[in-house]
Amino acid sequence: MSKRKFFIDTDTASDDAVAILMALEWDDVEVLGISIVSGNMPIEQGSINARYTVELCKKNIPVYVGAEKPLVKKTEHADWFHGPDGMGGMNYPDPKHTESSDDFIEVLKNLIDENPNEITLVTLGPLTNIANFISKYPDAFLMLKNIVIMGGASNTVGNVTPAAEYNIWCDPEAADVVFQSQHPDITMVGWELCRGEANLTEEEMEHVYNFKTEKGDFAIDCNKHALDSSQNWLGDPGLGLPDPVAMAVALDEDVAKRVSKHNVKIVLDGPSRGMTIVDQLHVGENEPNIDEWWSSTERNINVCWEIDNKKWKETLYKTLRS
Ligand SMILES: [Ca+2]
Repeated sequence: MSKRKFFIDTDTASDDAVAILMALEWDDVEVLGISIVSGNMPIEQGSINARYTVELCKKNIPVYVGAEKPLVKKTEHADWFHGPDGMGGMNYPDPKHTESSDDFIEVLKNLIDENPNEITLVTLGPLTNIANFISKYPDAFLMLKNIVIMGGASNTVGNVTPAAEYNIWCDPEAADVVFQSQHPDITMVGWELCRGEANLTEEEMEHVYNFKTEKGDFAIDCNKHALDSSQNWLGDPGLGLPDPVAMAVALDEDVAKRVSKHNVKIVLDGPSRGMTIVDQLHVGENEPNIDEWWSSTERNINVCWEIDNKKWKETLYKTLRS
């Protein structure tokens, strides 16, 4: 059986690392490459964290470095959330797996040419790299099989501003390019889907430690700082893992329970800058909006509204048990 082909774009900190691990350990998936973007971490640290994760999984997947800053906005990182190294301050040793010096944009273009309509792109960070790819190769982008984006918040609170989720807030202009790319199969997995019952509880983290595997220990240890941040700052009950939830949606079609297609716009200015406005009721399509902001109401994004929390956690555990 031929494996499904994935390419991952990431600003690798602790939850990205777990998401990467899940893809690397998933039986019917082959990860073709990993590109690093500025976000949670500066690209140098993101690259170290991604390569450490690849090495932990005993794989030899190429890691490429992309954009070191957003298209317009000034650079912001999230070491305050994930710890100074992005990995919970665990100070893992430097990986031996070296970074590829190839331009990931050219690499991805060639991969798409060789595998038209076969590659799933999963994005776990700000969308700067992907916007740069679209600017150079808009037609090749349309030849991706599908895109799964961890980002945004579907008609709910943001986690950086009252309106905006971190990945979109970091580079709203880039997100706008991607959301308007005309690709017919883009799925948005908002940060709210990792909250509440999707959090890993203390018992569930203990369950993972009880696997007594290197990967299980790693998945929880590197997220310790994120756990404190989640609880103290966001008031969530346990550990929220946005990137692994998005990866679970990409890996197992049964994880997403409710998905529907909507017009989604990125707010580019004002206090809602970085917000994802989802036309949940398709009211933008009504006649009074003609010639107003909502006259362009193409249903451009598959919005994931609800996941099966039991299935998402089982998807995670499956990759950590051995
Ligand atoms: Ca991330």
